[in-house]
Amino acid sequence: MLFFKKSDVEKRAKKGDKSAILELIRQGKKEKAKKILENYEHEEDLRKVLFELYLEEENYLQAYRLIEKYGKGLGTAKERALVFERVGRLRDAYEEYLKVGDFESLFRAGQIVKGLGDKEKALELLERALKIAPPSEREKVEERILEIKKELGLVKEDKKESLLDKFRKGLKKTREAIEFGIVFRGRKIDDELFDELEELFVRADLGVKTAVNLVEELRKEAIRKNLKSSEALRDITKEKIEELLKGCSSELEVPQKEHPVVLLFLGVNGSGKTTTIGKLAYKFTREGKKVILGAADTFRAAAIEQLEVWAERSGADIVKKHEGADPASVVYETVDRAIKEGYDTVLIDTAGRLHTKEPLINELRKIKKVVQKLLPEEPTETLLVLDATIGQNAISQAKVFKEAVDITGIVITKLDGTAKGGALVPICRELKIPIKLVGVGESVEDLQDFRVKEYVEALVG
Ligand SMILES: Nc1nc2c(ncn2[C@@H]2O[C@H](COP(=O)(O)OP(=O)(O)OP(=O)(O)O)[C@@H](O)[C@H]2O)c(=O)[nH]1
Ligand SMILES: [Mg+2]
Repeated sequence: MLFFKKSDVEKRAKKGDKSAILELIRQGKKEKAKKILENYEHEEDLRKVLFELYLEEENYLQAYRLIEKYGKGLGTAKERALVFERVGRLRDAYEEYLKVGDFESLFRAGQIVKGLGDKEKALELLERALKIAPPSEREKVEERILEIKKELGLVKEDKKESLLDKFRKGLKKTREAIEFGIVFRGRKIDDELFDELEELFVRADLGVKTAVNLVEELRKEAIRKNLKSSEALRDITKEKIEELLKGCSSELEVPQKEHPVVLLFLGVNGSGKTTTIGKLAYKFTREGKKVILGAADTFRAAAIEQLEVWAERSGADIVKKHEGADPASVVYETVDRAIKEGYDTVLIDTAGRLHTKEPLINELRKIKKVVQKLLPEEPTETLLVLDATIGQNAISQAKVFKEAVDITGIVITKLDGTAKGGALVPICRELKIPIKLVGVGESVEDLQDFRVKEYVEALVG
């Protein structure tokens, strides 16, 4: 019975019955379906099915043949672009990609037109692509943009290198303390070297447990790979520390939304909240965002003034009240104004008096509640600011804040002022919250995204 049914489908398909052909495809008999469709490609409906089949099997030449013969009514612009690109019709591919206009298409169009020699156009397209790039793709696009700018003579300095240099400078004290440069240079691999490494890891505040485990792993690897020189050990050390920091970094999330995006900053006194907010406000206003700051740290008049200075410097606006005012009411006013006046980004400074733990927790919860009363989806980011100079002690500090509200990311400040730069490893591993930003100095440009590879390179490389 079933057999008859099947052959019946084939019979109907052979006569050009679309639903029977689709049934054949569903049954997995694509070759058969394709052969039949090729006899009916003059029929628009069936031609479209054939086109999809060609795409599916990545037979771009045949797909291109159909477009050539029957015109551009086939597939989506993105599919046609892909076909054109694959068969080397780059101009056509470029034009189709331009019609689509999503991130991937702009990026491809940029790449193609660069290949065709029009670098200015490529730069324009990649810059447009960058504006709508998903976070995971940004770095790739930035690299291409930089390449083109260099080729066009628009930049001399290598931006990536200079970022790493800055990171290196930031980690200078830690680097000096761990003296990897000396330890890894021309040494024999022996117990003495491993003991020294362990001591240096501890000194950099990597934590005793982590230091011991790390050295144990290095020892094993050295035996397994039969390493002879200490230089080879350097690369493995980098790999191992990178592994330890897996999942420890993530991008700061500031998407464009229908309503203002709220970023809440927490941290004890002096950790660097206000400075970080100032640096970010500067960055966001440079990106063309309309930014407002909320001075919800009403504990000291000086704290409010300091935020005002940053608002002025960055061109952001500010909502403030008198010293001692209710922080939650400042937050309410800030968010309310942000909504009514169409601000893109709201940065909220809070007070972090840790010796009054219960009131602190209650106050932070109240602040969050007030934000959510006006914007239920916010805050997009709740960032805990930690001072790197206190090393691993930051962990116990962080736990108090974690108790109060969910923290989405950590900002480590003053990495430039400490020999304990290794503490980032236990901080992230213990708290299981990604590090999103690092402060490497007091000026506006001294705030960087946290990238594990750069950090490890600056630390050990
Ligand atoms: N070297 C260096 N100093 C920093 C960095 N970030 C902040 N600072 C300095 O650290 C000090 C404290 O920073 P604030 O931003 O005032 O800290 P806060 O958390 O707002 O402190 P309170 O308002 O007192 O709660 C200031 O002197 C800043 O200039 C950094 O990345 N590197
Ligand atoms: Mg402050």
